[in-house]
Amino acid sequence: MNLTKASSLSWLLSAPFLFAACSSNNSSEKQEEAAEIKFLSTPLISHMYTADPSAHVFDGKIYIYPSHDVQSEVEEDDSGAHFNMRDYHVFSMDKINSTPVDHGRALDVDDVPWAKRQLWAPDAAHKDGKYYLYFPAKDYDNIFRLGVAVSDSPTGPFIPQPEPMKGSFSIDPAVFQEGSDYYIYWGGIWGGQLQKWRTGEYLSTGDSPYDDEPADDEPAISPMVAKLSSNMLEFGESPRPILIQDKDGNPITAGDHERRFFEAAWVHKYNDTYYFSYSTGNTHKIAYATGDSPYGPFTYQGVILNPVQGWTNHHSIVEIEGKWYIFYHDTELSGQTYLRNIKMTELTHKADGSIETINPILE
Ligand code: FUB
Repeated sequence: MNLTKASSLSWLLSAPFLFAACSSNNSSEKQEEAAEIKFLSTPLISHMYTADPSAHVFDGKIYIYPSHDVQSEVEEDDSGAHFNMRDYHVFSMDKINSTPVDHGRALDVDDVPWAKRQLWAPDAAHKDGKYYLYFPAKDYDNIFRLGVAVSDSPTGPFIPQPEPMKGSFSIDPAVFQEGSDYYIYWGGIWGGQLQKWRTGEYLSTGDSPYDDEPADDEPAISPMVAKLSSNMLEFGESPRPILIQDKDGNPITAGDHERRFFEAAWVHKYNDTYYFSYSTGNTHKIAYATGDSPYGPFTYQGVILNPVQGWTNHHSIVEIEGKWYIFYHDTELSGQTYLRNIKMTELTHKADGSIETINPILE
């Protein structure tokens, strides 16, 4: 743990259930704490650990593309190496309250020639009868890249492309479709390495995930966007950084940990407005910003989801039969920050376009 970061986050240490990595609690104490917590929603899946749920409706059916969390031998560290996931399962639901069906292993890291480890948060898209799974993984140089795998079925199995997407880097791809245009958003700082690409080249100045961040009063590191190529396998244009600004048009700064982008980009459109939502990482919120174009700029608006149990917060937002839902995760089943379980709840857009803040833990 980086002590500078730890001391700046001292409030978190008084809430040990939020930051298992820093807690001295043993596992049974964690479970007792979890038992006392009243959660807004129940886990959707309990036979395995799942996280980072990207939900979509394809041909009238709900599909969820989550990470598959596992216990591994890798020691916990600041870069998240212990989030050492090796495969993906796809889940489907006939209706919003039906039990998700597990369609089995859809992609395994051993089948991806360029990928060594850490299959982190994926997303999927559908075009012309084919389904595309977008995923981050570390390559053999320990650099996160984005990969694509293709299937004739929304549930896979997916056949990976032999190489990562050209020019790709960092984590957490998310695809937003508007008509025949598909936009891919991505990026994550610290363990997600986005800050290491701030000059356009990978900066290998040190091993710490906190190296290479801008100074606190400089603009925060931007998430990225690019339109996908017509075959869905590559960027169809040069990737662009996304500006997240405050209501006066000033960029959110790197030191503004309550509002700056950390990871988990997602875009949805509601009433002609584009909503860019994301995790604030070490302040554990899902925040959102709105704009008039899928490229931004996006103006910070507020918090969609308050901190969940567990360090990470990651979500997707989807319209299902005229209602909006947020899919997210916490650690209710395990009490361990890297063994998560996915959940969902309804999300409300208010008459003025703002989103009602959700408390995943009941008072
Ligand atoms: O699941 C691994 C990583 O944790 C994801 O890529 C991040 O968004 C965070 O949820």
